[in-house]
Amino acid sequence: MTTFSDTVSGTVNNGVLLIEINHPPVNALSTDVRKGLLAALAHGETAVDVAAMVITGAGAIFVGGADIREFGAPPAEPVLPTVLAAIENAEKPVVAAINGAALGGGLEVAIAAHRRIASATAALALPEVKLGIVPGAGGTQRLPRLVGIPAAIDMIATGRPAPASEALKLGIVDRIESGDLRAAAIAEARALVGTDLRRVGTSAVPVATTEAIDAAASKALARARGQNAPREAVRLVRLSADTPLAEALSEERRTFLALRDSDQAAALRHVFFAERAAAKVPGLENIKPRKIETVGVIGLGLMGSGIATCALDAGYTVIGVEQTEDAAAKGRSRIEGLLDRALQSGRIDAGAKADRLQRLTTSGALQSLAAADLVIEAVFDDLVVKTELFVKLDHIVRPDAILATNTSYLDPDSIAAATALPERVLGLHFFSPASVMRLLEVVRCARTAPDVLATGLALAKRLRKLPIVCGVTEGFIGNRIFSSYRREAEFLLEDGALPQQIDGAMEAYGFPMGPFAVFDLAGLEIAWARRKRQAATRNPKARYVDIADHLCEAGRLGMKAGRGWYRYHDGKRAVDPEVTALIEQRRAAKGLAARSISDDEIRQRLLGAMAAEGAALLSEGIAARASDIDLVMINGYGFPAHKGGPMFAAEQAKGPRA
Ligand code: 3H9
Repeated sequence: MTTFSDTVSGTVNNGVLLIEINHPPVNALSTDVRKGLLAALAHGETAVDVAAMVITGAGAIFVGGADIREFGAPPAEPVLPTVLAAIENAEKPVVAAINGAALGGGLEVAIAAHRRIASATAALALPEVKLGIVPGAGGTQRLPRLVGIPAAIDMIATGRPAPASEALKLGIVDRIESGDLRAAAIAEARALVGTDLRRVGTSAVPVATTEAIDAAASKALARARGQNAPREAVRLVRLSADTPLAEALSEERRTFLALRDSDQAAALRHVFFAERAAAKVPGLENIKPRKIETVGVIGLGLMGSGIATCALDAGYTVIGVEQTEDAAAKGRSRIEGLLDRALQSGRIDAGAKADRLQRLTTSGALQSLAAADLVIEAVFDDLVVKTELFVKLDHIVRPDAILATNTSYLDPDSIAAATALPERVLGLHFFSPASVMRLLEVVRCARTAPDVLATGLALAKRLRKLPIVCGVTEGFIGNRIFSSYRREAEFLLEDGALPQQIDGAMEAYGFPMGPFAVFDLAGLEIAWARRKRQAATRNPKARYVDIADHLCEAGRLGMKAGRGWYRYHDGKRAVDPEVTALIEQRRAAKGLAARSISDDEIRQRLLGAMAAEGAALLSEGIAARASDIDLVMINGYGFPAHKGGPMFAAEQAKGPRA
């Protein structure tokens, strides 16, 4: 074995130098890996016992991309384009043996090689836009030469992965090997010796019509709202049609470096590392989760059926329970409806649907939950109802089974306290629609046992959710911050702004919808009921805006009612002069003079309110890290990921530290 650097080594096998990148956990292309690859290629080109080369990764991943941790510093030599030029221009054949994920710079390594063989489990992507950047080592020029411009735009501007089978169809890989990948790649490399090598960079770009290219671009950019990288990715891929390779590569590199240093990229890197940090919960390092195979779901309404569907997707056996057999049957058809939708969109096939339905039983009797390892209740948010339910469950499930409540606002500690074994109770706060939304607040109650919390996290991971651990407080992390956001938005109304101006300012910032459009979408009645409940205990000296109460009294309960903060026609919102008049009338009733409020002030105040509530949650120990709060707001409330979340944005606004 020859060592080329700390992370790259090679062995000669039948005249083929097998170059292995071994840089756990994901074989990222650190400076040491790049140095090692370059040295290995130089050795392979000159060594007399080497006729061809194979590049592969150790472990389950080929190469996870550039080393994101190095992005904060100027690029160190040798830069990746230099390494890739050495691969592509090698005199001797170079084959990429793609043993697992080939992402970003990893895929760029593979497509610089002369031939690619992938294992059936490989996934290929150029996910750079998700980090606010574009491929920086030829991806935008080589991929279109392999798959054509429309398909390259689709992959690069969205960052979506292509599984090995699709990569084969598209022409990114030449072969899939289900047996011994390394042996197959060595044989391929030998077979290429003395043949004309395919150098992707110098091959022609397949012709595509302008219509096909424009259609791919508008589809890919439809959801890119305010993000620079996807737009730049499209521009660069288009260049491949008629720009000489060297010129296009230097434009790609210039764009990559500029985006790498941008605020959006810094924010998206923060989000990337925040997600990894959130999974690490202090105190749970050596705690083993309990084994969960059967999940019970009580309440099969919109939320419960979504949760049940997620659990079926994740391979669990599911017992769905409703109050009556009739309601249980309705719940079952709701779940079937969700599975049908997945079938129609091609996410699952008929076999997968049948398999899921086989793992589902529904019943009108709580007693059916006796076999459950974990029960999630998703019934009406009422403390008495939920507490009674938990007390009954105590006598039905095994003593080691876990009980989870999906409450949004109630106190799970008081539910737990009513049970015989409060250590086995936790909160699992799903977001609607539960089969779509990634966020899951995992609520650690006062007495939740560590292995119960660990089980909640393991369940979330298997459900492919993003779990964020939080303590008990009204509304947990997300809804508590959202309440502050709502309060400040209503203060702005009294001070002189109108809903459409406030929504416009926040949508320009990157939210898919401003706050008032969101209130209308969610319906105004739940918040109204809460305000009425709280009326008796509210501090009479605290500022209280009653405009929403007047809207509700007038039957303007939001989008479903066709009227709320806006008027709705065919699902489209329109400004309603009646609402403007009401706001003016309520200001006058309080003797408030409206003043002109700038969009900047709106953004500052609303973002400031979120960050201030976030700071309170941190100081109370409800949230463990500021970055957890950012993830909640990004994944549950539409906060633009490319701004990094309210806590990150507040830090950025303070400017660089002295
Ligand atoms: C790029 O390539 C630009 C190019 O065009 C080059 C231009 C010159 N770097 O996710 P996990 C860490 S941009 C550094 O939990 P999994 C991660 O932080 C890059 N570190 O594992 C974590 O560390 P820790 C394009 C990285 O098995 C640990 O690895 N590439 C990198 O669930 C495990 O990560 C991407 O965007 C990295 N590139 O998933 C791919 N990747 O244990 C990003 C991971 O300390 N990565 N780490 O918390 C992924 O999508 C997933 O990590 C992957 C593995 C699928 C690879």
